[in-house]
Amino acid sequence: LNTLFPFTGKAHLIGVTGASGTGKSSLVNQLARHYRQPRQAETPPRVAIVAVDPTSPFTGGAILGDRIRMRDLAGDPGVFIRSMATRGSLGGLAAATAAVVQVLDAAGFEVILIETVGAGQSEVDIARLAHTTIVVEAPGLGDDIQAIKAGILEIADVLVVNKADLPGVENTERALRGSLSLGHPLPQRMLHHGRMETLPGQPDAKPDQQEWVPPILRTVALDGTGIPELVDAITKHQAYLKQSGGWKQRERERLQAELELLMQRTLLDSWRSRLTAGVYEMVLEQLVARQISPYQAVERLVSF
Ligand SMILES: Nc1nc2c(ncn2[C@@H]2O[C@H](COP(=O)(O)OP(=O)(O)OP(=O)(O)O)[C@@H](O)[C@H]2O)c(=O)[nH]1
Ligand SMILES: [Mg+2]
Repeated sequence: LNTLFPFTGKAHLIGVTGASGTGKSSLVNQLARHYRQPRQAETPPRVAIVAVDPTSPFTGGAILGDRIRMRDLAGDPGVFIRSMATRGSLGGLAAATAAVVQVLDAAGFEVILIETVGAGQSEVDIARLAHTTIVVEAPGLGDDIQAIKAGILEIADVLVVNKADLPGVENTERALRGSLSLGHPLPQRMLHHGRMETLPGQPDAKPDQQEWVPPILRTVALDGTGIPELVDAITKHQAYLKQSGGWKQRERERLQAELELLMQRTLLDSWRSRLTAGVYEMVLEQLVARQISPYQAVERLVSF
């Protein structure tokens, strides 16, 4: 990874997240196929797919299913598919996924699709890897609003209502639009003032520089309906990020987050290795007996 690192930073990392069964793998399959279509003049980008499954650490059942759903990509040397499972440790999954993505980036895959089940913090962490995050919903998954987790909506750059061939699409779309207007109050602000506000202290903020408002798109991953429009939205988001400076900012935030995580781990490990045997247990006992508070416990432990 150290040797590869200088060669990373070129790929467009696209996260695809959403509740289980919304059709993420089918969508990723369709996206990859679309990217790989031969176009005039330009060679199609090489596409890597990283399917992360934090929910089934042992069976790998979903991964087998993905293999089947992505079968029509097999044989295309410009597509690489890698599945990852937790194998027990949730915390390490984000780091392991980041490492795999780095390898693929360095290997020259221009488009890297990262599929995760949107359920918890670990998945949000993985989604943070991406430049562009697609949140996938589908009609009929219980109560609409409840299916849309606030944390997940916050990270969405593009919203997709997949399975648009099923009844209830309008409801899902309406629920999404409702939640979205809570998170992006900018249009209202524009109405009130009649023009876009330029935030003070941002000299280079141009009045015409609009905030990105996630589009809501309908797709049918089964037959590819809406896929060209989705790819178009992804491309527009990439252009927006590059032009607004958001691309560099995301890179920076991502690398900083990785650095922080590594620092925490490294410091903790080296501290543990220097700790005299039995000290930790002793302090823990004092804490449990309420002789000292957690803060005092920490004070004692770091002073050893
Ligand atoms: N009717 C309909 N079914 C779809 C559509 N897209 C996917 N499906 C079906 O929905 C099921 C789940 O699709 P997947 O692509 O595996 O969904 P997923 O979100 O990757 O699922 P997990 O990885 O298990 O979370 C499969 O049986 C698909 O055939 C669609 O647009 N319309
Ligand atoms: Mg899947």
